[in-house]
Amino acid sequence: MSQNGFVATSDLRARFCAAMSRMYREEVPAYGTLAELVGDINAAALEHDPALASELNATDGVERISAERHGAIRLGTAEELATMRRIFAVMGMHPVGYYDLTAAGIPVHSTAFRPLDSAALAANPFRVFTSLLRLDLIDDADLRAEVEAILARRAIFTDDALRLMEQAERQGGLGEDDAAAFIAAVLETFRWHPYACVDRGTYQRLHDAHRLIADVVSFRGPHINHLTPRTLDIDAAQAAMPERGITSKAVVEGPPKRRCPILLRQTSFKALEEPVGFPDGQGGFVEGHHTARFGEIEQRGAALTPKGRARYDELLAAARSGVTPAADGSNARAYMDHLERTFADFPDDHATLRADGLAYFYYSLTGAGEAAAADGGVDGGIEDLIERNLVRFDPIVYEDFLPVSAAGIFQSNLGEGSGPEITANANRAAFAEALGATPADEFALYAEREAASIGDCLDRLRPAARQSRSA
Ligand code: OOG
Ligand code: NI
Repeated sequence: MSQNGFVATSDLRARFCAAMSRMYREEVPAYGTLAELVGDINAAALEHDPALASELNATDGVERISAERHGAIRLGTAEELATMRRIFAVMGMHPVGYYDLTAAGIPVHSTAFRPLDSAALAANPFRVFTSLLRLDLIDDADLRAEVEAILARRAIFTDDALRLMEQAERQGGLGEDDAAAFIAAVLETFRWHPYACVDRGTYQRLHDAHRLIADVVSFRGPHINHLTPRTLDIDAAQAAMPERGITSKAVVEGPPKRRCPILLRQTSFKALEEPVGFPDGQGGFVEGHHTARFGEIEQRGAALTPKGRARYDELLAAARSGVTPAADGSNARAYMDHLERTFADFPDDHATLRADGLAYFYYSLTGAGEAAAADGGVDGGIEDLIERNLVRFDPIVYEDFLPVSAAGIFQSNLGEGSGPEITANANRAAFAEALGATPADEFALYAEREAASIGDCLDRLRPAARQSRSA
């Protein structure tokens, strides 16, 4: 409980994330199996790697990991996106980054709603990758008009969700009872609908235009399509998936396995073919099926600076032009080996990543630093304090997504031949206008957190400097 009797936004977010996890576990039992597998792998990883446990304790805290999830939804209209932004804001989740997926043949652009500052991230880092369908990329004018009409008829938020959102905005928060009602109401937007809101013929036409269009337009709401736990060892998790009856994607997306993990590595199991009832126009339903929901796990590593990220993008492009991972997984081993060789050039120890300005770090006092601070403090700059073992640095965890990886995840779920080639460009301005806000710049957020941690170390170790500054 924060001031004014309002539930803290981070508590709201944590409760919402837990409620979503319970719902998805019921809807997609394989998700529960995957979450258990990740729990087991993480416990083993922490036991075998005390340095990892120490690094996590110095930065995010080990506890955040077992509750950590990201999900994804796909929206149809600007109004839906703008309202989603206001609802997530009540839970302390704000848009960060812009992802253009048209280059990969997927007619959406996206952002990630997530907490921004270190304290909120440590409390619960729940994030939702949120895509907006680009109607401007539907070439057939009649179909585009039909899609607009169908989307205009639906209301994806319950009245209670909208009322409580406005109340939270007005009051600056929600009390205990309202918070519980808000979470239950917002959950409805993410629920799976086994009945479509269009007939089977319409579904088929949407599907023929692009499978993703059918997924966004045919239902009453934007069902959550996956919920991803964070693993500390994705290779071990990938290897153990078949033992638990899960068939994973052949290739892990993102950078290769490294001693010092960077950015984000992800793997998934293919979307399930699920029964759906299509209205027959006479009050009944005809049965068909739809493929949308899947499972995914991820391992997170260091956030890279613009310089590090440019290097990553370059190496990934080089690796993929050498060996392009085939959709059927037939060259998976060759691709993974080639990827590893290509990334051999990228420094793989924290000291070099820091010295070369490739990654962001979080600075904190060591045990000796704490003792020195309690003892009246010392003088010196940050490098000097590191040298004297009074300050340590640990990588800041990457909290965002990767467009090439996201495209790979989309594609493996949409299947081959999922749609025509798209010739389009990113349209940041149109996305920001639909969202009603400009997404935050991820690099600026990491840089701020790094600078704040340095400031904090200096303040605590150099009380004399602090006094003269505040005088
Ligand atoms: C989103 C796919 C992207 C990720 O982890 O990169 C994603 C979607 O399929 O809607 O979730
Ligand atoms: Ni995902």
